Amino acid sequence: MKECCEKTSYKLPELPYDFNALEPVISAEIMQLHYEKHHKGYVTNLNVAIEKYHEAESRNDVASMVALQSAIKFNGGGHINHSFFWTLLTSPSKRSAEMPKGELATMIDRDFGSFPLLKEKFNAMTVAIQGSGWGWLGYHRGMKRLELASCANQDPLSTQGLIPVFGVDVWEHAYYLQYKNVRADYVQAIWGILNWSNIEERFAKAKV
Ligand code: MN3
Repeated sequence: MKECCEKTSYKLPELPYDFNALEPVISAEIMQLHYEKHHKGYVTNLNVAIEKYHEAESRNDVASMVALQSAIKFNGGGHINHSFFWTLLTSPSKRSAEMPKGELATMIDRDFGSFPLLKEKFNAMTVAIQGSGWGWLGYHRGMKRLELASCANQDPLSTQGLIPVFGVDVWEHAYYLQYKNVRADYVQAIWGILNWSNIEERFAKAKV
């Protein structure tokens, strides 16, 4: 039987900018709550679930291991998604570009017709997500193409066989304090703070 247990500890990554950096698109109040309460909660609960999982594993208790999987999926997904999300965004005054360039731009044109058409399809899909979830642009390695996908709750995009290029959190905690019920305005505005140099890097790695 395995020795139990190396203490698991996933950590809240450092936010790459100040809470007010994304204003006026996302308020400092939303950022602080989103990062310090929501993301931190996923990290704490992921560590608890993983620890219980290791304990169950050390007892060969497969039933408990299976029962823990939804907590791992939810909190692990929340941790992955938010860690990714923070780096996709940047201060509107520090943006290097307003739209993608290079190979990502070429592939967007090929797979969606144009950047404005991608934006239109992405927004329509993401605004229409029922309840809480995420809208994503992902890369399909097998098909070598970009695809749009929406995920419920905190399911990471890997559950749909895609590698994330960028995504938008449309849980109400991400926008309600500022945009109230008008999710469409939030999704539209967030294009103004996308960090294209980071997204192009993600895309380059996804393709390898
Ligand atoms: Mn969130």
